[in-house]
Amino acid sequence: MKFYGYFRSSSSYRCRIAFNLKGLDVEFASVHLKQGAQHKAEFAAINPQRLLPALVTEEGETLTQSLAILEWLDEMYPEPALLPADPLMRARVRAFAQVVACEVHPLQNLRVLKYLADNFEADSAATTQWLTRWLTEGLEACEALLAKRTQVTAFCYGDTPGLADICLVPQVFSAQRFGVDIDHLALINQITARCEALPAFAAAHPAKQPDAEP
Ligand SMILES: N[C@@H](CCC(=O)N[C@@H](CS)C(=O)NCC(=O)O)C(=O)O
Repeated sequence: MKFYGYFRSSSSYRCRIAFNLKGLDVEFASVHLKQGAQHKAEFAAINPQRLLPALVTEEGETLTQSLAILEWLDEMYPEPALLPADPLMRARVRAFAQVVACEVHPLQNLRVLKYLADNFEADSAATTQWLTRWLTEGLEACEALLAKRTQVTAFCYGDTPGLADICLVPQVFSAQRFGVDIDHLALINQITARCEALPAFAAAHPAKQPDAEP
């Protein structure tokens, strides 16, 4: 399989964690987002949405959207499972993952920040205010969801990491990168620390990627 990603892309980071948890050996192709490589015709032919990540399967099928890739991986390589067996718990895990992937992450995306700067004269202080607003609200919602669990577990929704943890850890990395203070989110910080201590998460960290830059 061939994976198109970028070290700092949090949706790529999600997929890297899943590859590592499932012990998959995946060829990596870096698409330099800061240099605009996602807009080149070569990558647009792979993903017309011009967004990372993209995964080309052994059969030559191209998959996009990290949540779709993660669910496909879980169906093709079921061990270890990223979703619980119980339908109710599966819905809870998917809801948590979607808070991050559908509500929080899109508002911090490079193209959104660039549009704010180019069209609304957002300087770095305004951008920080924007990011702080949306990342804080989203991660506080995640913390509240974790606090509502009927069973307290080591990871978000179980004693092994799954889809919710895979979405959470890159989002916490983004909060740190953008200087958003989330020290008050105790459950998120505890779970993130547990995840980061695992080799599958540690090896997926942006700083460990072949295209990493300071
Ligand atoms: N919902 C998509 C989001 C994809 C996305 O926004 N990717 C970002 C990197 S994390 C990207 O490629 N941004 C390029 C840009 O904004 O120009 C997913 O989960 O895969």
